[in-house]
Amino acid sequence: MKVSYFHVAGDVPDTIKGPDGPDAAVVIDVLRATTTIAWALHNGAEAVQTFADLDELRAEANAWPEAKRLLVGERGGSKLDGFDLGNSPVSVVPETVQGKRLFMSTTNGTRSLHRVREVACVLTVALPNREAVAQRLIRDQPEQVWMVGSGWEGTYSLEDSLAAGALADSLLAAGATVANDEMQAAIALWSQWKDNPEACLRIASHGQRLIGLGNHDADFQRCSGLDQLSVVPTQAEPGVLRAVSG
Ligand code: 3SL
Repeated sequence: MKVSYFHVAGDVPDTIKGPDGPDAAVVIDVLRATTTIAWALHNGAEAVQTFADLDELRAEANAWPEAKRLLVGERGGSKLDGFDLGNSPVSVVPETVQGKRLFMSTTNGTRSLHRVREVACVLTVALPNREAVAQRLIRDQPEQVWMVGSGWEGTYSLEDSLAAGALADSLLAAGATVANDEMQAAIALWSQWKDNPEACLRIASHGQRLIGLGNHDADFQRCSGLDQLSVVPTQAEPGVLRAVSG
């Protein structure tokens, strides 16, 4: 297994669609989309359907039974008007999400999911389900794995690289090899922060943005909790992620 990392959707080469493309893509948005997805599916959501475009989201959601749907999303870190929930892993509790489909759009995370949606195997990872995703990849042994961060509006984000390094750490221990410099740098970042990932999330520019919006202590705790969940969010049809245990 060869593992590469791309910081944001815009860095993903167009060869993604050809024979040199990946066998598996793993999308990362630690703060907070892929953490919210992991917790929502762990807490019993039927599926999370992701959208880059809000009009498309509303049209698809309107075709779904009202009692079985939730609109989830943010722009700039704040809940979207008319939506049921913002993008917080703290709000996707069982009483709210059980049996529901989450129609989700976020500033950056859902763009990365959109970029890789044609890959044969698409997973999402965050720190709480890092080991579960690692074990799935170790079991299935895709030859080329491309991890894709979400960043912020096209720019690098520290916390996504941290999680890429955390996932790679488990994969390398099982014999995987590194295929690009971005992956090497992410592994170095993980080795620097692995004893205190929450501190890394808090100094990251998006962590600082969230702190500027108000108290996000519970979000930071949830987003930095390592290896707590066994759920592996897996694309079942384009844009639709379902829970599969690792
Ligand atoms: O950028 C994203 O996709 C979001 O995860 C950002 S936020 O943490 O919800 O503000």
